[in-house]
Amino acid sequence: MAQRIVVIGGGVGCARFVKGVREHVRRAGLDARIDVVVNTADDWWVSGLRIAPDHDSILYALAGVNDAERGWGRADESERVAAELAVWGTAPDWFTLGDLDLGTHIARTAWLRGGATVSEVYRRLGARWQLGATLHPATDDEIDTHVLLEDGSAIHFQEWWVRHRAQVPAMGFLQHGIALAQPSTGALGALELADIVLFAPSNPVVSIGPILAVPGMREALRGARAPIVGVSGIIGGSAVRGMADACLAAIGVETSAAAVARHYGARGAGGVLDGWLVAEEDEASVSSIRDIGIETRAVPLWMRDDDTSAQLAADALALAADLA
Ligand code: FO1
Repeated sequence: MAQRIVVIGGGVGCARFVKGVREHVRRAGLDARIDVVVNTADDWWVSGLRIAPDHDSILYALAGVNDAERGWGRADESERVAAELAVWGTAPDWFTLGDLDLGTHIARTAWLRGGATVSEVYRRLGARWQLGATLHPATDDEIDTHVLLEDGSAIHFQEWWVRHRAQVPAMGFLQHGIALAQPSTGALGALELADIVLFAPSNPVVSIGPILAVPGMREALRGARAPIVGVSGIIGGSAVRGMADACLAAIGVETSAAAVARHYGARGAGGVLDGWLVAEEDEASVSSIRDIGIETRAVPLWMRDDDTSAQLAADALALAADLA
């Protein structure tokens, strides 16, 4: 019976981590199935097309067609259509849509307009390649993140993230429509059958946060029989990638592996974590995190290549096995 591994997350950190889990499973010859519950709150409409950055980063990385440099979009890209869109003014000039990438957005939008759910779109897009994992949206409902600014206005997360590089102070984040959103059946099914649940080292606020905010998702996690192990995306007090520090500051959480663990909380104390991996640089915080009921270990967290990503996955699975 295949071991069911479920990864929660979204974006570049999650893409690398899932590739590491897949690589470890291959190298160790494990009989395992990998499901990924993907954040959809980064998604937005541009030129009438539905863009899904966190999903596409994972899809392209697992398919081996991603632009590893940028962390998003396709390799060997061109931008002929983007130049036209800039002239027509239907896409912001600070958000680059490559030609191959646009193929994905056009297919996705065509399917959505034809009545397909986001889950079905994930299935159709993924069917083109041997991903080695099944991707599920956290929800099939639209929950785009908007960022509340000091002047009381709100902008879409992508504008804050890409145009402003998170340099404009955020007063908070809200996912429009979250109150009425429901977890996707694929996500709930994966969590129910999971033998192990892993939180990828994704942004705790704008990638993991929206997943946990979908009504019913926290309950599904807290009720899961599988041990839940998270990997810190913060090393030595700074975000590995992206601007997690700006996001954490906005919600009043210190940028540290320990603060993020406390933010997620121990499952025994109303939170969602049983285990937590911190970087060796943060070894000193291990005991304080254990004290709040989260079994914590310090391991190398930098995912530089297949070897280090596979090793991180192995460390996360080993901690989960010890907790089971
Ligand atoms: N990030 C940028 O910094 N600049 C861009 O022009 C840009 C375009 C883009 C197009 C499609 C896509 O799927 C992602 C894109 N991203 C871009 C990255 C995206 O903003 C982030 O990957 C996520 O939203 C944060 O995880």
